[in-house]
Order: sequence, then structure tokens, then C-alpha cells
Amino acid sequence: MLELYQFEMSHYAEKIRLILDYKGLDYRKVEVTPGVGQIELYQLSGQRQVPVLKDGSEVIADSTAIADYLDKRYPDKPIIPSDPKQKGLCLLMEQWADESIGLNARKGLIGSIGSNQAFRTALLPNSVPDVFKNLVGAIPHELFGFLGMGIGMGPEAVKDAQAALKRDLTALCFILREQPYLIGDTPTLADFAVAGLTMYVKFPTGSYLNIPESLKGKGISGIADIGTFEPFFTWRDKLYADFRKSSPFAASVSGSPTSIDID
Ligand SMILES: N[C@@H](CCC(=O)N[C@@H](CS)C(=O)NCC(=O)O)C(=O)O
Repeated sequence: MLELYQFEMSHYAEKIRLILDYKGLDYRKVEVTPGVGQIELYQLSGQRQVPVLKDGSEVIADSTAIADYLDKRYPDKPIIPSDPKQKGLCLLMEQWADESIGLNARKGLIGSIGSNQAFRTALLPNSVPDVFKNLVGAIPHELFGFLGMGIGMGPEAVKDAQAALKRDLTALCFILREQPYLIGDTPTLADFAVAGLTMYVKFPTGSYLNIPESLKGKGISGIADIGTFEPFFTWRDKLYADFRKSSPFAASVSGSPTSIDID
């Protein structure tokens, strides 16, 4: 069976989970423990980031390479168009989603965590005792801003990221006014990349992800909580309803990578 080494909270992993579900491929999630689990991931794949797909003796790192592998190895329900113009547009949009939406969403989320106490406690795993959650909740948001600055994500960088995301979502709303999917009449890699990488912008509702209920429908303030981008999120909700499978039970996330059967 296919194995997906992942973080449940990874938006690049979500792109691959959407593709696996669309293609109807059964897979086992292997939740990687940040830090220690990434050492084992390095031994497996030669790098430390998720997602990594293991298919028998094949090990593929990077969501773009995984999507390409899956479409070649499992060609039913293709996600990369064969028409040259559509293919070019699809691959460009995937690249743009990975680089623009993916990176800006991460920065934007850090900004929202810093400024919203309830949000930052909700992001902690369920296994964290309430006493620690309360401590994290009590950290003043200035300190989060300071921590962000230390890793190159000061308030200006967060503001720029949120502005870029608004431009991205505006562009997507224009395209979706004209057609049901981003490249045309059928779903492609572009749709799954955009849907997956907007996970932090607004966490999907429903039972697709093993995340706290209090996070669902929430996201980057000034984007997730205003009506302007509703056409985009309505489109994404439909994509989830049509193609994403529900996650039947909670994943455990302690120790080294743990095999979790989801079929
Ligand atoms: N270009 C990569 C990006 C993957 C990525 O950024 N993964 C993050 C999680 S969302 C990660 O593994 N971070 C841990 C680290 O960098 O140590 C892809 O498309 O798969």
C-alpha cells in the first residue's frame, strides 16, 4: 500500500491527500514527529521535509515530484492535462500555488497566531495539557512578533504576505467566475495545489482533517473572516465535498514515525 509520510497540519501534504483521494488510491498516513521523526525521514528520503511518498521500493520527496509520479504511475483520472496549452497553464499554476500561496499562507498564519490568543492555543495538538495551552495563550502577541522577526517574519513581512494572498485570491475568484475548475471543465493538479495550499488561509470545515474543531473555518484574520473571498471558499468547499475523503479517526503523533491505517 502507498504510504504518505506527512504532518497532518502540512498544506503541501494536503495537496497530495487531495490528489490521492481524487484518484481513489488507498494509502496509509505515517505521521512524522517534528524533529526526531525528521531524522528517520532523512534516512528514508535524503531530505527532511514532508510530504514523502513511499510506493514499494520507490521513495519520492516533494509534492510536485509526488504529483508527477502519481499521474504517471496511476494514469486513471489524470490530473495533468495532455493538451499542451492546458498542461503549461496547469504546471504554471501549480508552481505559483506552491511558491506564492504556500509560502505567504505560512507567514500569514504566523501573524494570525501571534495576534489571536484563542487561535494559538487551538493550534496546539490535543495531547498538550490545558495548563501548557493556557501558558502559550498568555504569551503576549508582541513576543510572537519578536519571534517572527528573529526568523525573518516581522510585522512588515506578515503584512506583505497577507496583501499578496489577497491578490492571489482575487485573481482566483476572477477565473472561477468563468469556469468550474482553474484550467477548464475538469479538475487538474492546479485545483488540488490551490485547494491544499490555501489550507492555512482558512481551515476547511467537515471531517477531512484531524485538527481541533475550534480551528475549522478559521484562518488568517482579514481574509478568512470577511465575505470578499467567499466565492473562492465556496468553490473549495465543493471540491472537498466532491473529491476529498473524510478522515475516519484521529492520528497519534508521538515517538518516531507511526504507521496509521486509514483504510
Ligand atoms: N517544496 C516542498 C515544500 C514542503 C514543505 O515546506 N514542508 C514543510 C511542512 S508544510 C516541512 O516539512 N517543514 C519541516 C522542515 O522544513 O524541517 C514540497 O512541495 O513538498
